[in-house]
Amino acid sequence: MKRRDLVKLALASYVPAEAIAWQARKGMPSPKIKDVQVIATAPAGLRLVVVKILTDQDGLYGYGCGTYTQRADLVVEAVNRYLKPFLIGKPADRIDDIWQANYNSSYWRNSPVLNNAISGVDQALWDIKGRQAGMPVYQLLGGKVREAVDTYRHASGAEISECVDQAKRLVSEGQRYVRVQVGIPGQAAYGAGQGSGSRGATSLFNGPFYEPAAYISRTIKLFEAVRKELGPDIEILHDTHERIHPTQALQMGKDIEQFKLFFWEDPVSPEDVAWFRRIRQHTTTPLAMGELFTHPLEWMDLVSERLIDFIRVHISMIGGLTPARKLATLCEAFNVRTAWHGPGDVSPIGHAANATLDLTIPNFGIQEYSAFNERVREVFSGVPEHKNGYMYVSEAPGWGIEINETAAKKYPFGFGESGEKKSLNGGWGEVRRRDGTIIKQ
Ligand code: GCO
Ligand code: MG
Repeated sequence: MKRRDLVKLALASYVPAEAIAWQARKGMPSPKIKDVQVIATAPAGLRLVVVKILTDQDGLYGYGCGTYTQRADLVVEAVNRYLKPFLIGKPADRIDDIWQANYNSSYWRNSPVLNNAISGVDQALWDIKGRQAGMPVYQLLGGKVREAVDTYRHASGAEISECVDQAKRLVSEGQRYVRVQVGIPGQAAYGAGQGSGSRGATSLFNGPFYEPAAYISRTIKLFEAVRKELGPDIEILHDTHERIHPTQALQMGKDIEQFKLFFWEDPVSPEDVAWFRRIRQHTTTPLAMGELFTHPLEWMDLVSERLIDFIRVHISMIGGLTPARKLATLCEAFNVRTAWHGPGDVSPIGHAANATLDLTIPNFGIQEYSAFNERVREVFSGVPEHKNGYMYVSEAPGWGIEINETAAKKYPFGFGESGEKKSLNGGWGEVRRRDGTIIKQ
């Protein structure tokens, strides 16, 4: 385009000629969405859902995480049946506009399945934007406010000694933060596999069971051992996973205060968040909540009344990077810190999105990290690296991650890490008390 035409165009659009020149020089007409595909793969036995958006500019595409492992097949359907026909032909460079359009197009909204489908698209558009700009996504968000991302990893065991040994190993590998969980003899615990001893022998329904009171007393013994063996300086975290009654949480909060945890996660379930007003009055133990949240109203009071210290959302469950960065900014105003959910059932794309936010927000708290095994690395290259307790994102444009789709097909849904057939299509079963009462997972 001749300079005089550029000037005319600039005058007409009040955009400096240099900017127009940059666009023209870069040959960057607005990319349109040409295709929306879903990569469904389970390289570590957990179902991962990644959305791939291809644009009408050859070689310009992006990936986004939409992983909801317990209902992964429904997310695949939601993308293929509803978002794909809705999106084809739309501009790929209007991220929040597309997010709002997707969010409102189902009329009823804020469900985990639809939010994950929207997240897959959203994160893919951020990937595309980064590839277009030739920058990692963290640069698009304003650049780093810290050099790397401090992480916590999981130590667990059927016995307290096993958990303590695992914690010691993680500390020797440079971890400054460790989550500790222990089995309960004769019972099925969260986060530590099966307790030692016979299972379910005394339950009325003769199956594995979980008794909250036994979990609480066992966990207090665990904390005593961890503090005795690892000392006061290591940061200890623990996840109750919503499995006790709020009244028990009031007492447990008092009892564990002496162990100075870095945070205590999910003391109650999302349905009981109103109890945080009381829990907050009975303990100085820092509180973390949010991995189960899908609706803004679930966190609004917790954040604005400073009832929690760490927000723990699984960012694809709330719709992706776009809403998560808004949530991080809301939390910053109340000095609530972030601790995004980062288990094995988040894809490496999702982990990169977590770490991208962690690098760019002042109110970062801590990042849950789950190591990628060699199969995950066979499917996903350029994944965030982890050294000496810190996570580092790729410096390549976008997320910096490429997916080997041939390898992804080697690990279809339905099989565990050692190839065993998984039941319930990746869904979870039930957790019952000794008398057979169902309790939350
Ligand atoms: C955590 C979580 C996980 C979830 C799992 C659900 O704190 O990492 O509680 O362990 O249970 O991600 O699929
Ligand atoms: Mg948890």
